[in-house]
Amino acid sequence: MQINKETVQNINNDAFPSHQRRFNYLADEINNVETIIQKLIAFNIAIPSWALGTGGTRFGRFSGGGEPRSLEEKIEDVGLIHALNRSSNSISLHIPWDIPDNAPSIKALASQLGLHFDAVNSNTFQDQPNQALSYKFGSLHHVDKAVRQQAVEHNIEVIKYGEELGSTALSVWLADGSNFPGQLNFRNAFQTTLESLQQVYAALPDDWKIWIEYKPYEPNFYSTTIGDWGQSYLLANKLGAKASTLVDLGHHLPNTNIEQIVSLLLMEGKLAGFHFNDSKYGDDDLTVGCINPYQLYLIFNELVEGLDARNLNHATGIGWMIDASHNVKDPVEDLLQSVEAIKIAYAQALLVDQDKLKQAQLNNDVARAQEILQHAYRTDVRPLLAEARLRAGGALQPLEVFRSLKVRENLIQERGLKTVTTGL
Ligand code: RM4
Ligand code: MN
Ligand code: MN
Repeated sequence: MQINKETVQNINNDAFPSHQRRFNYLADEINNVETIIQKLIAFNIAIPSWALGTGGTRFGRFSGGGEPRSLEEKIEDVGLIHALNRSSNSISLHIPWDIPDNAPSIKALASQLGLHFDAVNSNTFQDQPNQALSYKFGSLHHVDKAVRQQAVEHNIEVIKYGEELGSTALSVWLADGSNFPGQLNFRNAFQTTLESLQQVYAALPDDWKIWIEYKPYEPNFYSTTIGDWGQSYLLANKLGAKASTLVDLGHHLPNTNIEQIVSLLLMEGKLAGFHFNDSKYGDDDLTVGCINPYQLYLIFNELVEGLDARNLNHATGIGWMIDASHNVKDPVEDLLQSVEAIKIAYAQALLVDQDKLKQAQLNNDVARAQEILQHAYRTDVRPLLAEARLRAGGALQPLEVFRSLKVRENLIQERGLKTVTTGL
């Protein structure tokens, strides 16, 4: 199924009068409304190929119906999301869950839907059928050189797939770690990881980047070899200019000040980008902004300030991706909500009066600084997002249009009720 512009426009017409009222009211209150809208139009977030189906937990998986059965159908789903929100113009692939067997035709399908390929992700956290050696005790850090070599070769293969599709970044997340004290020598594990990554790094094409993700625990519960941003940053520094640290919002221990991490990585030119999601306890992979939208906003405040300080383009300066998993919601609806939440936080951060905030900081005027931040956060910026979508040819109310066009019902008809997609 595809959604065409005319259909969206017709539905927009009904919602337009009330949108216009709310937009005009807000536009009156803001000085640089046009600049903000242009920035919102330019701002896109990549959709992960592994989030288009229903995710499972270790207790079970409840398929949703009409799930994409192939890479082509996953791309179609991203096309649907993008047609509605005009803010999701790329897809991030996970290999081998989504091997592009015929790259030219996959690329053509994507570009016909206005999409391109974001970072490619390698997977050395699972064994694949017919795989010679097991990753049970790790991959790039494995004590056996042959296993490390197999994992290095996999990463190089992922780069090759990415090159064929026009990607320019490899993101690496390792499950490598230990479950019990004494299982590993930490220094050796770090050192072998570095050596393996150096081989992958050497295979990067000139214009490519390698993004190194960290995570404190799961699936290993005593140590993770790239467990926090310090370890990732250390590796990225040793590797060189093409390497940087990827922040997945779910990969921190509770109450970590993520915005501070982000601010410093950005200052050092080592912030690769984001895997957005939200969480209550751990790597819950919940819809962005559903638990702690204020934290997301504080992160965006650091991003806007930090990107401006380095003169980087907000839309392209770093990588913007979602990494989520849905147990009970329609994946497409969930992703629409996530993109909306990200752009709300971004728009609010754009409203912050940075000059006044700096002044308050210099004066140690703590109450004023808090007022400035919270004033922007408490502004309902949704009419700005809707206006940006409208101008870009998207829907004023993406989720409502998804429902009124009965998109899921159509997908179920096309694909069947009991379809299963690749992923976790
Ligand atoms: C991990 C990590 C990776 C993602 C896998 C599926 O926890 O977030 O980015 O590729 O899950
Ligand atoms: Mn991630
Ligand atoms: Mn994760």
